[in-house]
Amino acid sequence: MLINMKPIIALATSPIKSAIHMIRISGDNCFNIVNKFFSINILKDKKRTVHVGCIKNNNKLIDQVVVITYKNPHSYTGEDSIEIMTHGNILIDKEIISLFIKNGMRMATNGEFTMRAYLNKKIDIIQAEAINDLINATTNEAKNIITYALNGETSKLIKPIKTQILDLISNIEVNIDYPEYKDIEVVTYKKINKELKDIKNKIDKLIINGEQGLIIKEGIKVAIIGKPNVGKSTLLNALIKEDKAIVTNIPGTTRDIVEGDLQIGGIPIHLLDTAGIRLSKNKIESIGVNKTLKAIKDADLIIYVKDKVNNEKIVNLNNKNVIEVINKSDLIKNKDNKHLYISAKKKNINALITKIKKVVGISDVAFNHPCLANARELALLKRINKSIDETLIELKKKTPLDLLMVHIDEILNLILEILGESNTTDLSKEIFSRFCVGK
Ligand SMILES: Nc1nc2c(ncn2[C@@H]2O[C@H](COP(=O)(O)OP(=O)(O)O)[C@@H](O)[C@H]2O)c(=O)[nH]1
Ligand SMILES: [Mg+2]
Repeated sequence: MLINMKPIIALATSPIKSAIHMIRISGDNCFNIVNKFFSINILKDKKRTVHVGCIKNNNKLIDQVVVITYKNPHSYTGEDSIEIMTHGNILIDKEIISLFIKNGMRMATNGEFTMRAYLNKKIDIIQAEAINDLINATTNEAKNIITYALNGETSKLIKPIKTQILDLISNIEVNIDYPEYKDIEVVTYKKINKELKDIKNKIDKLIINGEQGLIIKEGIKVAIIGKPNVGKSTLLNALIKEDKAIVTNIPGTTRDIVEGDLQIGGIPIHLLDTAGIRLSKNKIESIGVNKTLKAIKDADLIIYVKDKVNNEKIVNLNNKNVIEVINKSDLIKNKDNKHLYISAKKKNINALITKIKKVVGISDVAFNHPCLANARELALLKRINKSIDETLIELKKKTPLDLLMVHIDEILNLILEILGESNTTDLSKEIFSRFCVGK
C-alpha cells in the first residue's frame, strides 16, 4: 500500500552547464501542480507518457522542456512521478524548482526518492544500497558485482536462509504447543543443531565472499615506507605512471603524505607515499614522520622499500601485511633470489605488482558473482554467526525450547535486518543520508 507522501523535487543531474539537466519530482498531487504551469495537459491515467512543451509562469516562458510522467506504481519511487528535462542551465532549474516549491512541493533530502522506492517496496534495502554503490563505483569489476545487487541477485543469497530459519521456527513452535510428545523434542534438538550448523556454514561462505567483494568495491590502502632517499617517491610515481611526488637526491624531501590511485587486477589501490622514517631535528620533517606512523597504522598493506639488503627495522610492523622490496636494482651487482628487486627509476616494477596481486589474493580469474559486500551487510552476517554460536551453546545445555526461541528469533531478526525487513526507520535514515540529493 502506498503511503501518503507530499511531493518532493530535486535536480537529479549535476548542476554544471551541460546539454540537458533533469529535475525529478515524486509524490501525491505532483501531476496537478506541474499541470498548472505546463503548456500541455498531462495525461494522468496513462502508465507512462512523454510530453514536449513549455513551462510558463504568468505567461512568461521559463523553458521548453520534455516532461516524462510515471503513474503510480509504474515509477522508480512507486508514486506518481515526473521527470523534466531542461536546457542544462542551473538558473532555469532553480526557477522551475522554486516555482513548484511555492505551489506545494518541497526539496527532497538526500536519497529520498530511493527511500520512497524502498518504503513502497519497489526495492529491498540491498538494492537501495546498490544504487548508491553503483553511483560511486570506480572500477568495472566493482560495477559488475554491484549490478548483481541492483537486480536482486544478491538478495537471493540471503532469502533461502530466511526461509530455512522460518521453517525451523515453525517446527519448534509446533513442539512448544504440543509438549506431551517427548520424543518429538529429542528430534527437535537434533534438528535445530543440524539446521543452525548448516546456516552457519552458509553464512561463513557469504562472509568470505563478501570480504573479497568489499576489497573489489572499496579497494585497499597501501603505504610506501622506508628510510629517506631509498626511492619511495620514485616508486609511487612509477606505480601511478605520473610525476606526482617530488623526487630529489636530498634525503627528507617528502614531508607530507603524497597520495595516488591506481588499479591492480581491477582492484582500486590507494597509495600513500610517506616521509622517510628517521629521527630529525627539523620540525617539519618530524611532523611528516608522525604522519607516516599514522599512515602505517591505517594501511591494509605496507610496501617497505630498501636500497640494499640489510636487517634494518625502522618501525614496528607487527600484525601488518608487509612486502619488502630492494629498490635501485640497476645499481646492485650481486642479486640473490631471496629478495624482491625492483628499479623504480627504470620503471622495472613488475615483480612488485605480481607480489601485490598475490598478497591481496587477486586471482587472474575475475571475481564476478553476487556477494553481500558492504560494511553493513558484513557486520550483520558476523553478528548472525555469533548469535548462532551462542544458541548452539544453549542447545548443548538442553535449554527449554521456549527459551531457545528467544535466541533463534534474534537470528531471524538479524537476517531480516540484512534485507531491511525488520524495524527499519533508523536504519533507512542512516543509509539514505549517504545518497546525493535527487537520487
Ligand atoms: N639508480 C637508481 N636511482 C633511483 C631509483 N629509484 C630512485 N632513485 C633515486 O634515488 C633518489 C631518491 O629518490 P626518492 O624517490 O626521492 O626517494 P625517497 O626519499 O625514498 O622518496 C633520487 O635521486 C632518485 O632518482 C632506482 O631504481 N635506481
Ligand atoms: Mg620521498
